Amino acid sequence: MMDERKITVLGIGGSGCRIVGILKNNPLASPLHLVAIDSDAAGLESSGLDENFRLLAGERWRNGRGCGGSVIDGQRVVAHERSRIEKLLDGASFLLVVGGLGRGTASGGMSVVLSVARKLEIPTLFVVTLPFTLEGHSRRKIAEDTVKNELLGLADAVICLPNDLLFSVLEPTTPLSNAFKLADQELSRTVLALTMVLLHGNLLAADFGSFITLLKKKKSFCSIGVGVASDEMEPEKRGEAAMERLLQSPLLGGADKLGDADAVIFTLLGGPELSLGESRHILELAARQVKPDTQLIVGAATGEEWANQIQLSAVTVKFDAESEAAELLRSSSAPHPRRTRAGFAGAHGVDGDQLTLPLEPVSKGIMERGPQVKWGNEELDVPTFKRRNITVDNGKTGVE
Ligand SMILES: Nc1nc2c(ncn2[C@@H]2O[C@H](COP(=O)(O)OP(=O)(O)OP(=O)(O)O)[C@@H](O)[C@H]2O)c(=O)[nH]1
Ligand SMILES: [Mg+2]
Repeated sequence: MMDERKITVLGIGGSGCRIVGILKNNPLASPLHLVAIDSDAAGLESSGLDENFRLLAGERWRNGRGCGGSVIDGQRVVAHERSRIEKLLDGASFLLVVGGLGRGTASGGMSVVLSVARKLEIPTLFVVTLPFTLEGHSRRKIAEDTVKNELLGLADAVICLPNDLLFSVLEPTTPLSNAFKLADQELSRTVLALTMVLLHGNLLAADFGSFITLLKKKKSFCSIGVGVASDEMEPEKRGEAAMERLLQSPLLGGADKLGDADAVIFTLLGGPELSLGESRHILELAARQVKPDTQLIVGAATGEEWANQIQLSAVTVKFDAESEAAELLRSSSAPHPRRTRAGFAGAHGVDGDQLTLPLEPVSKGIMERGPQVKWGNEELDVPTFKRRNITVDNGKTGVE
């Protein structure tokens, strides 16, 4: 079922390395080319990969001890390894980057990986988790900034999975480490399904073009569900069984997530015995879970490796309402080739009063006690706009 294309899956940071480690132990993932990057030697070890396929970033600065949650250090250490990253990605025809956002190495390093991939012209998909709310505001901010400023619109596609979804199905008493293990399991299965079907959908090819258009620019929140069933129990019922398990997946966030999604990507993997008829039946079953106007992308692949079992996966996509509204506003406002004051005010429906920035009287700071610097009658330690009584246009309507 494989063709000559090389699909590289790169795990970055502690969480990314663990997910790659799970894939490494899964014989079904053997067609994938797995690589890992971390600034933490122990994290890298959990990928289980050989020296040639892993990269300890910034060893000289961090001594293999990770970035301790510093996103700036993460970016610095990974940026230092550009040429080694190029070698890791060499020959890839498709790249999937997986990792947890919110701390240092993955959050800082993903933009570097992306820029190397772009230089090598490799189509790239990011599958990232957003931190639990209980991890605190600063981690969430790091994660959101990374998605918004470094990945969206630049990567071919970004799938963001909020870890909080785990709470909807797990008992509150579940230890965090167990929750992470479950998330890793689901993530690794979804990564497998996406790579297999997007590139080798021999039964029903997923439309990669629509997939990219869907996930490229708009901020969205995704969730994933995976259901595995074998035909040992009741061969003709395995579709229903897989669907049922999918609905209970820990990172799906409940059946409502399917019913409420703007778009869903369904993928089905199965053994050679999976017929076109059965796969249609299963995918129809899946499609019934979504609204009629939900955009659906479906794909199915078969391979010897999956003999007598099927795996149905769903990636649900919900566009961020705020960013959609902002986009609409942008596209509906009239273009103004030169932003003259009149043109600007007209476009925003404001005429008349000029708006002012809420500037406070400025202190001279450390110059306060120093000798006065004068030019004619003007005291140069006082900002020009103050000396000349200039009102500054803040360029916005309404109250700040
Ligand atoms: N799925 C999963 N997510 C994890 C796990 N550990 C941490 N996370 C999440 O991933 C985020 C990033 O954590 P790590 O991957 O450990 O961070 P890192 O990229 O190695 O960064 P540094 O350790 O600061 O160098 C965290 O904020 C958590 O939300 C894990 O075992 N599995
Ligand atoms: Mg780490």
